[in-house]
Amino acid sequence: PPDFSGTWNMVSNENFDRYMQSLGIDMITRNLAKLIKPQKIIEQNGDSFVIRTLSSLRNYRVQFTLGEEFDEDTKGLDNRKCKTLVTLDNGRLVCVQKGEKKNRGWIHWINGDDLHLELTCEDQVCKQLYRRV
Ligand code: RET
Repeated sequence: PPDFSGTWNMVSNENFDRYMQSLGIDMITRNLAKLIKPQKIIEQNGDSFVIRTLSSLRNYRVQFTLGEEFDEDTKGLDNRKCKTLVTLDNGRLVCVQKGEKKNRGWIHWINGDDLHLELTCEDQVCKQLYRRV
């Protein structure tokens, strides 16, 4: 399985605005968030992960163990509670965020020095690309 550990800088971000809209994030935050290029810091120890999304605007931290559902509080993003489960599927980290929003989740995968992140909420898919620092 791939090792996601490391520091990754954003290089591109497709459809982020509509993804944020589908989460109900206000326009002021969306317009600021569109301008920033966050950094991901991932610590992976076996099945345990800590993923930090760092930016000048806000930071977000999520911690999980593969296969163990947990209560996620998306504080600082859309401030909702989800029942979240992350599993590994063919080298991809697949996350399902059960809650008020339908079809919500994300997928992370690695290709060389590229880290792909696909974020989904309802009918919106945001495609982000990060590169290893
Ligand atoms: C920022 C800036 C403030 C507004 C929003 C943000 C979005 C963060 C997201 C984080 C996703 C994290 C994941 C972690 C696990 O891999 C950039 C903090 C809305 C969407 C998928």
